[in-house]
Amino acid sequence: MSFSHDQKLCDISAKVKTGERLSFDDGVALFNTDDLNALGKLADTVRREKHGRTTYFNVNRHFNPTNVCYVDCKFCGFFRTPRQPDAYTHNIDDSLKIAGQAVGEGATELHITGGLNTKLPFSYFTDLLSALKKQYPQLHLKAFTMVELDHFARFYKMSDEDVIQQLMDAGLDSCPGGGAEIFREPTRSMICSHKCDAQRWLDLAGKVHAAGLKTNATMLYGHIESIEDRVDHMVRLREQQDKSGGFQCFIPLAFYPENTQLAHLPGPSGIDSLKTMAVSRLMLDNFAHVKAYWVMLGKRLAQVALHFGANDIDGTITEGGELTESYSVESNNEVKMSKPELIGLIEEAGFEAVERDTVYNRVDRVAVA
Ligand code: V47
Repeated sequence: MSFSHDQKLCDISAKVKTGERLSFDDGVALFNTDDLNALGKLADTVRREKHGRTTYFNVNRHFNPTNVCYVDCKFCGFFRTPRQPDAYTHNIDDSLKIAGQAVGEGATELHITGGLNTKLPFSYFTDLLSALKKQYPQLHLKAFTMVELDHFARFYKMSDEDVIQQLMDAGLDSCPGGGAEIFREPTRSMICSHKCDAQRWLDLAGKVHAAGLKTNATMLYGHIESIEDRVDHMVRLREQQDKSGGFQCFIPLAFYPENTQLAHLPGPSGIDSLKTMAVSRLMLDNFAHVKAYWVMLGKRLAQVALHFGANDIDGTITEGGELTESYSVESNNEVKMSKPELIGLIEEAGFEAVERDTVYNRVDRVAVA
């Protein structure tokens, strides 16, 4: 019996089995197949070769120090102008309280990103990291996307290297993968015209890697982008990874339209999300980890995505005070999952749940009697 009724998929499968790198056209063909089962099986085979039955999760907390932002991305429901009544900026004491709660709940990571707020001095960010690091040295500070680093360099008139070094001196441990959106033009300019361009995002990631820190990479899909835009995005990330090697994890982010300027769009279907996960695993042959981010996929689809190439489900998240960047596909917007529930989801899907820290070391907790 042949692997699939789709001859192109059979040819690509042969390439995958011999370890041959897939081309741009292969990526497009993978998206265009109607043999979802065969595509998923192929991605699952690669995932199991790399990670067996292991599915990683972590105990983390998302913290957005400010929601004030001038960038006005069409897909964003989070940003506020300084005059809006619900605009906020946390001071250091409040930030420490939120971090303290996270530590109390067993978090090993604080994931910090926020708006590009021109009212704040650079010292706000370094003071924030220093205070967090001093009070909670065990907490990994995964902070600031390449878009934020680009803003810091331009707005505070600093070199990229100085920005990265000063943040590292203050306590930065790694960077999250946001701000990548869709690299290809004209789509990028249509959805986020004020953000740095693709090459700048990639160059900054290279500089952070050169400074010795790991970063992640995302792709926002299911809005106005084409299949070719998505494959182009993956190819560019793969090329950057060949050069600088510091990406740990790829996270396809399913667009959630509510409360955004693109609210008239439906967002991606479940089938589209599963295909995107599988193609990510197959195209990004030099990325160790692919994450099914349950906040955007929903818990149920995230479980299925573990069979379509994903080997990580992110963490407990627990937003501190406000909703996680104000979007979640989960009903009642509860952006939080307990550790037993996360483990249950992973095990029910047939995988072994392994708690990790941010840089994928296993976390072994000593049981308290
Ligand atoms: O860059 C914004 C996306 C990103 C919406 O590194 C939206 O481990 C869906 O990058 N619908 C920020 N997505 C979040 C992010 C992230 C999340 C989880 C883990 C990691 C990691 C990184 O969120 C933005 C943008 O691409 N986003 N608005 C929306 N309406």
